[in-house]
Amino acid sequence: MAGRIRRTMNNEIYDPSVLESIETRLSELTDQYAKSSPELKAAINYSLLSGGKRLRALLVKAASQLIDPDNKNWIDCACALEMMHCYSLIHDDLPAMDDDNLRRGKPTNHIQFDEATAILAGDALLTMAFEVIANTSVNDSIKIKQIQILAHASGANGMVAGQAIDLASTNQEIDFEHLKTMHKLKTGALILASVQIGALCEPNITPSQQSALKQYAQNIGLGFQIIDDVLDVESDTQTLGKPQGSDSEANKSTYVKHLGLQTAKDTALQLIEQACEHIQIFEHPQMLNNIALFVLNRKH
Ligand code: GRG
Repeated sequence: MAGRIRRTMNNEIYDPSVLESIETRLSELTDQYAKSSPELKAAINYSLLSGGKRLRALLVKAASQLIDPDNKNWIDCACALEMMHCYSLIHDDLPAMDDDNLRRGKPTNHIQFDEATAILAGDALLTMAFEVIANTSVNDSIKIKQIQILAHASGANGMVAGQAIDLASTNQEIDFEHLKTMHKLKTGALILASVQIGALCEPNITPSQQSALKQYAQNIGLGFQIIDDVLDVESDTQTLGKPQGSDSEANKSTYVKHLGLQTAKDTALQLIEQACEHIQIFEHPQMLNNIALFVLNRKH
């Protein structure tokens, strides 16, 4: 497996034309679904069109093309996932939550506009995500499943629950299992939903293939968070010369604190290798392979 990882490591997942099509469609969708208030639309577009890795959108595309690489009906679902993700970031940055001033290298939404506008921009993106899926041209029974998956992943049994657990454990050390549950809900749930919703854009996907995809998504979701913690420590050490764990969130539990830096890296590698194993049953696993490797090797 390590050989396979090495062979595919340098493949590019960021096909510029794919990213461009996502950006263009996002912009078209806000033209269509946020036309009543130019001020609100400006706040929505400020965050939605401000870059980001588009990981969730790319997962939707890759999962939709595991059987037929020419499948084209993924784009609106991909945009819906980015809308949901963007809402969570805008609200996460608010003073009542993480109180952050910068996101993707720019002032956060409530700094650029104001708090009320940022709340509304997040609310609008959250509901827009469902409206976009409800209006795609796939058949109604598939759309209902996609909407159920997104609602479950983003709501009180998913991302919002993860955020609630995170807030409740502020300034507390939490045990390893609790930490994993929190991240599984806070970030893992939407990553899993991206893959499941993408797979449903492919009419011939079987239940056993869906189950392999679930394993893949759970592995990369956890790997993503472990790498996030590793990057936090490494950027602190490199830019500030601070020793591991001396950042301003010193009481926060992280995978690096629980496992140590090297074991955290090894665990992430193992998770990504296993993720890639799970999807080898497909005819066209390459893009999902590359996304898994990107998660492992990302630098931001
Ligand atoms: C407010 C309901 C509510 C939920 C917020 C997802 C979330 C829950 C908060 C995000 C805060 C955070 C820093 C989570 C850790 C995972 C992470 C790094 C998310 C950012 O996702 P990326 O790296 O972002 O995919 P880009 O900018 O690339 O889209």
